[in-house]
Amino acid sequence: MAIDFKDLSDQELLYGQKTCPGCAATIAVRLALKILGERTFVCVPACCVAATTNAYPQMSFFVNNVVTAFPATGATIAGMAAAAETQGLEDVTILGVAGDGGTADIGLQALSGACERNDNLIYLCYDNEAYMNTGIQRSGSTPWGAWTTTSPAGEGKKGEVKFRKNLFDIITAHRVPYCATASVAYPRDLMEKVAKAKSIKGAKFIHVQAPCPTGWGYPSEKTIEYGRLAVESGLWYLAEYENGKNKLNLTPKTFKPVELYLRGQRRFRHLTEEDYRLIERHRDLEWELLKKRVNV
Ligand SMILES: Cc1ncc(C[n+]2csc(CCOP(=O)(O)OP(=O)(O)O)c2C)c(N)n1
Ligand code: SF4
Ligand SMILES: [Mg+2]
Repeated sequence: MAIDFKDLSDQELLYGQKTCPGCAATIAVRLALKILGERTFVCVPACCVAATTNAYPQMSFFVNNVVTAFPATGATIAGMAAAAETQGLEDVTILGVAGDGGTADIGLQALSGACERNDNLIYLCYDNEAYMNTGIQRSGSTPWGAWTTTSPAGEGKKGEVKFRKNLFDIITAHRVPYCATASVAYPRDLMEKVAKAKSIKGAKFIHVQAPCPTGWGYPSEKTIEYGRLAVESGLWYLAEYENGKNKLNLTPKTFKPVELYLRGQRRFRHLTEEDYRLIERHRDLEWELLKKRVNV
């Protein structure tokens, strides 16, 4: 859904948070709130966003915000959506904002329930690819080869040994009205997807890759650069699912070598040429599967 940036409000609805410099998680939420506006009710579970926006009395959300338990985002926003409906509030948006751990792992069943019931809400997962708030532990969304404190590297260890779950596939399998992937490095695309989600009734899911300088180990000013490289090297993709159909929003003609994305990050510094090629082979298989499901 095209948006005219001239029409966007100057009002900021998220600022003053205590995130690390270069944190993409709150960039994603700030951009989403630019589109959704003041009549948004947010719910955040335990995660970096909750920890850095609720340092009382310096609260950073300038919309209503509920902090819920780590597994409970899907259930809490389902309740909020039911309350809004009961009160006849038709101009509000219920927004869940959760990390990859709170979405792909412990929060998956509550999210699945909300999707199955088609509750009227938007769930935004910002994916920094590990449990960052508690000191960088692996999640179901941590990529193969990444070092975390629970997927160590060195002495014959390669970091994370499994390929990540595909959340886009998991949620589209619920046949929700709208599901998308996005990246903070493509802000127009991200905001247009939020605008589209706002215009649709039912359960909407947006999965945003959110580079994390602290957990990934790169200089904080390179967040957008890494977000772009992830897409350009084919290790992240921009896609939508709507009315039962998948669509790719950007298909690189040729992928950049994955080492351009991987080499500068501390979490991947133990990887070898052989590992880069393995990651590329897996990427190519994933894209083959993706293109079969998508009109390219
Ligand atoms: C039931 C439960 N288990 C564990 C925790 C501790 N905990 C809080 S946040 C968190 C990790 C969150 O990871 P993610 O959802 O990826 O968000 P991020 O910290 O990366 O922003 C954990 C393990 C908790 N609060 N509740
Ligand atoms: S650890 Fe990462 S996700 Fe968490 S506040 Fe810092 S940069 Fe953001
Ligand atoms: Mg995380």
